Amino acid sequence: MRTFYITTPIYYVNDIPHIGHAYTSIACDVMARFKRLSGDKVFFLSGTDEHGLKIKKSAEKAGMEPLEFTNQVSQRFRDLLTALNCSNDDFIRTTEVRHKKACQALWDKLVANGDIYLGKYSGWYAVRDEAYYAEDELTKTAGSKMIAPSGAECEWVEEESYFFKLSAWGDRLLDFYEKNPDFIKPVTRRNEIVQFVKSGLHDLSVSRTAISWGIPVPNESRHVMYVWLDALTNYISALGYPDIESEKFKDFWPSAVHVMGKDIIRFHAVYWPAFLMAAGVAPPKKVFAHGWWTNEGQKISKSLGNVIDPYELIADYGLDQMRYFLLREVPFGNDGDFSKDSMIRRMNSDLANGIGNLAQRTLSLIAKNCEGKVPAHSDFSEQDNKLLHAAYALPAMFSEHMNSFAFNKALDSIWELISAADRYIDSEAPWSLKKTDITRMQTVLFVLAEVIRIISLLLQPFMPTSADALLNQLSVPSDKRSLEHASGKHVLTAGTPLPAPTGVFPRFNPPK
Ligand code: ME8
Repeated sequence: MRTFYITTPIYYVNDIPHIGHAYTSIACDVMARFKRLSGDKVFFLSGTDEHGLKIKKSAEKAGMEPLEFTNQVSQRFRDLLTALNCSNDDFIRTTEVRHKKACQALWDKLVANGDIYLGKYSGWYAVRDEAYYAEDELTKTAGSKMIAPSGAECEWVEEESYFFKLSAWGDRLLDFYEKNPDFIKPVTRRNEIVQFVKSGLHDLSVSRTAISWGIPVPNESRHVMYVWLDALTNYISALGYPDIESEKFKDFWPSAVHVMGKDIIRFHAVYWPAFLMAAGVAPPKKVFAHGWWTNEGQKISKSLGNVIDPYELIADYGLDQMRYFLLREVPFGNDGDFSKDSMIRRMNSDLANGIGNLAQRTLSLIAKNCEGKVPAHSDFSEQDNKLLHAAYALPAMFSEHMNSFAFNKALDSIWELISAADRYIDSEAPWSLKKTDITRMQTVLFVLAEVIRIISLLLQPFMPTSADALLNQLSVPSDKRSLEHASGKHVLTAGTPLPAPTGVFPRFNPPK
C-alpha cells in the first residue's frame, strides 16, 4: 500500500492563529484528503512549537508560567484545525514527553557521531525568528539597531554553546539536492537554497545557556537545546523516534512531505536534512514552501492591525468557500493577496453561479420530471459521449496536478468541465425536451448527473462538506466516493431515489 506523510509547521504559541496558519493547514488537509481518496495510507500531522525565548517572553507578558501559557494557546491552534475541518491524525506539542525523548535521543546520536562540540557563541540573534545571523546579512538602522532580512531586530549574544558541525555537511547537502531534484519545491526556492549552501555554511549554535525554557541537553543541565533543533524534531517524534524500526516509522518516514511558508525554508531544507543525515536518518522526501498572503495589498502585521482572523472569514463567507478561495486564487508557492472583492467574486461566480447553479438546475429538473429518481438513459449521442469522456478523463489529469501540489490547476481542470457541462445543458435544453422527447430528456439529465457525480468526487478534498452534500443529493453511497469510483465503471444506477434538491453554494450575503 502506498503511504503518505504530510506535516504543517508546528506553530509558535506566542500568537493568535491567523489566515497564514489557516492556509498551510488547509493546504495540507486538502493533500491528505486527496491521498486518502486515492487509496494511500495517510498520516497528517500538525502541532505547536512551545519552547524558546520568544514563547518565554510572551508568557511573561501574559503574566503566566510558560507551561500554563502554552497549554492555553496550543489549544487555540488545535481548535482552529477543528474549525477548518482539518483531518489531521495527530497533534504534537513540543512540551510532550514523547517529543522530549526523541530530541534527547537525536542529540545523543549527533554527539556519538561526532557532529556536536562545545564552543562559545558570539554573534547576532533574532528572538522573533529564533535565528542566528551573520553580520553581513544585517542592516544597521539610524538608531544603530541591527535588523535581519526578515525585519526582526537582532541582539548580540555571547555564551558557551554546543555547536553542530554544519560546515562539514555542505557538499553532502549539495549532492543530496542534486540526486533528489524534487526535494525542494518550488524550483525558485530550490535555486535559492542551493546558492545559500554553495556560499558556504557555518557551524550552527544548537544550545543556549541564557534561557531555561527548553529541552535540557542530555547530561548538561546548564544548556537547553536551540529551539529549531527541538522544533524540527517534532516530525520524527510523532512517528515514535528513536524507534526507527517501528512499523509507523518505517511506513511513513520515507514518504514525508513538509509544507511551510517560504520564510522558514532554510531551516527545513538545510538544517533539518543535515541533522538527520548526521544522525543516520534519511532526509524527508520533499519540502514545499508556499508564498505569503497580504491583505488588500498590504503586508499582514499585528502593528498594522490588519491580521485576518480565519473565524471571521468562515462566518462571513463559509468554510468551504474560504478553503476553495485560498487554494484557487494563487498557484501554491506564489504569494497571494486577500481582498474582499476577489473572495466574493470567487464565491459568486465560481461556486454559486458555477457548480452550484449547474447542480441545482440539473437536480431540480430530475426532481420535477423524473419522479425524483436517477433517470434511465438510452443511446448516447455524440455530444453526450463527448461530455462523458471529458468527465471520465478528468480524474487522471486532476491527480497529476494534485500530486505536484498544483491545486489551482487541479481546480481549473474541474471548472473546464463545469463550463463544458453548462454549454451542454444550454444546447440540449432538457427543459424543452420534456414536451417533445421524454426519453431524450432523461438521457441528457442522466449525463449531467453523472458529470456532477465526477465533479463532486473530485471536489471532496477541497470542500468536504459541500461535496458530501452534492454526493448525498445524488444518493452516491459513502463507500463509492473514492477516486477509483470516478470512472465510467461506477455510474449512477437508474431508478435510485434522490432526496429533494437544496442549494449547496449560496450567493454572498453581506454580513449584517
Ligand atoms: O515559524 N502567509 O511558526 P509560526 C502565509 N514555529 N503563511 C503564513 C503567513 C502569511 N502571511 N504567516 C504565517 C514557525 N504563515 C515555527 C515553525 S516548524 C518545525 C517550526 C504560516 O507560528 C506559514 O506556514 O511563525 C509559516 O511557515 C508558518 O505560518 C509560521 O508559523
